[in-house]
This record gives sequence, structure tokens and C-alpha cells, in this order.
Amino acid sequence: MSRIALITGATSGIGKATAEAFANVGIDLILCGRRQDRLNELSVKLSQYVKTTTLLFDVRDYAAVSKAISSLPEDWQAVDILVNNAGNAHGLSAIQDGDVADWDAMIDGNVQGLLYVSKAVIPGMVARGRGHIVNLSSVAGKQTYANGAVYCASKKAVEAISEGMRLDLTQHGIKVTNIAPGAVETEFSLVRFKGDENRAAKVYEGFDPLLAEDIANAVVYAVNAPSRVTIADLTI
Ligand code: 8X3
Repeated sequence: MSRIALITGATSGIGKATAEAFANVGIDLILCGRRQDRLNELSVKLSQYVKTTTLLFDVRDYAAVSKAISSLPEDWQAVDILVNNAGNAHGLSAIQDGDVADWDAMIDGNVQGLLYVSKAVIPGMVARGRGHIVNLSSVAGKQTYANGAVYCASKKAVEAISEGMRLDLTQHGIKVTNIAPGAVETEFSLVRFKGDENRAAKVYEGFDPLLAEDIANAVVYAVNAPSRVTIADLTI
């Protein structure tokens, strides 16, 4: 029987690569994001391989998250896999220079957003007695770096939430996988530096950065492991 995955932030980077990798292994897709044109384009492309549908919402808006997920038609409601991928870094500055709007965006998106989507999906998983949640953390959640206090704090929160989810949900047959990537060459730095392409490109100079598909392959590995195996935590 095919499985259904709901992926947040599916229109770019690791989310998009994960959607493509899931399509390759026959997992049906609920593609979620904030850009309908990109969602439609990806949905049409991947519908050659699996069933796809899209949901447009901002993870930071609980009412919108809840409304969108509860609006899913019945044959899409039994989500087997939730990939909490949506999240971003905003700014890179010493704590005394931090921008409050950047802090809010990171805490609201990376922490509250992950919680809001999880809140909308987990009760169904508990009722069905099965499911798999994959939370995209970061090496920033393992080790704080200079000028990154708030981004790192948001990812440390993801680490704690992954641990807490695993403690609470294992007894309900739900696996929780926390994945902590290092530097992945995506739109991540472009967003962090507010569209400054030169500054973003410099982040990936002088070494061979990870690709979004490297992380997507790890997600596929985790969700395709036998039922007796839970990949709890992967640092890549
Ligand atoms: C992305 C990895 O090192 O740029 O979360 O913070 S890093």
C-alpha cells in the first residue's frame, strides 16, 4: 500500500529534493508551501510518478495551518510521514546587533511553525497507531556559532522537540527522526542575507558543500527502514 507524506517548505531546497526523492520511491505527496506557482509546478511534475496534492499556508499562522490540513479530502487525511522541513535563517549578527524582526521570523517559523503543523497531523497518527515524523534540524542545533545565537537556539529547540516527540509518540507506533545537516547549498544563505547573492555565494566557497539531494537521500533511508528500526538522529 502506498504511503502519504506531507512535506512543509516543499517548493525549494531540501523540501523539494525530498519530494522528488519520495516520488522516486512511490510515496504520495502533500506538497506544502507559501508559493502556489512553485507548488503547482512541482505537483504537475511529480504527478507523473505518484499522486500529488498541494496546500498553501504559512507555517507561522496556526489558524491557516489548521484550516489547510483539516481541509484535506478524506483520501489524503491519513498522513503516514510528516517532514517538518520549513524553516530559515534570517540575518547573521552579534547578539547586540540582532534585528527583532529576524529573531521573530526564526522563532516563529523554525519552532512555532514546526509545532503548529505537528499539532495538526499528530492526532491522526496517534489514532491510526502509526506514523513517522522527520524534523529538519541543523548542525546549528548541536553547536552554537558566533553571530548565530537565535538561529542556533531555534534549532536547539527543534532538537528538544524531536526528543520529546520520540518519548511521547513511540508508544503510539510513531517514529521520530531528527536530521541535522551542515552547510547545504540551497537558497538558505540567500534568505539569510536577504537576497545578497555575493554574500550568499561566499558561504559555499573553498569546500564542497552538501547538496539538498544528499539530505533527501537520508530522509528516504530513515522512512524506508524496517519497522523495528528507528533512525533517531542523523548529523550530516
Ligand atoms: C544550516 C547549517 O551551518 O549554515 O542550518 O547553520 S549552518
